[in-house]
Amino acid sequence: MLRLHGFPISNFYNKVKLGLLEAGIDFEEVRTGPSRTEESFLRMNPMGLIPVLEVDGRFLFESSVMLEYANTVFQPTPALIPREPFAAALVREITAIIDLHVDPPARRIYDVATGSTYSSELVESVRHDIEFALRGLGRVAAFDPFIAGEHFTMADAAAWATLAITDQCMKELVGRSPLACCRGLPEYMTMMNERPHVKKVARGQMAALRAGRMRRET
Ligand SMILES: N[C@@H](CCC(=O)N[C@@H](CS)C(=O)NCC(=O)O)C(=O)O
Repeated sequence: MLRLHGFPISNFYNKVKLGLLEAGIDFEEVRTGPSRTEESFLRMNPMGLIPVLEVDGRFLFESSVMLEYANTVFQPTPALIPREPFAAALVREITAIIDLHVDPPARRIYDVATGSTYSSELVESVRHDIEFALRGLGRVAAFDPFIAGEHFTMADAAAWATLAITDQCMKELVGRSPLACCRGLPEYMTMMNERPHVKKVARGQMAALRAGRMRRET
């Protein structure tokens, strides 16, 4: 049995959770907070971050590594990463756009969801960087109907997990969605939001966000 350590506020935790659910791979969730100082946590993830995937007492870090591992070992159909090399490369490229170009700017404002406030200069700079990354995404994404083609892949898990929270935070801060600057993306997110496993992950995230907001208000 796989054990996914982390917390459902985290987009990277939700990326792995959604990928495993969609691939039909059994796992249990273990509520664990990140720590850069606790030796017991650093033994699981030397970078002090969540998520962590526990496999028979061994620990994997980095969300894409976890889904690559699950895909190799469990060989789900459809695959989280297709066999054909260019199709696999596209899944990894889209995952990289999301994880390396959308998440870093968006991460600066995620805490608006639990009540933080930011300067207008910071919000404007974040908006600019997110929209640039999303226009880049629009140049390669298939939306046919999934982000890399015909089947759900790791790229969809990465995209939904980061874009849902990014969209929510930017709407709260600037009153409009950044998704519109990537043609096909708003419709894709609507389609994804109807999927039962996406609904399940979203419910877990909403509950964790509500709890976070309540903690800050008390
Ligand atoms: N590249 C990592 C990123 C993981 C990450 O950034 N995790 C965040 C939560 S979404 C975290 O643990 N942050 C705690 C911290 O920065 O101290 C992955 O893909 O797993």
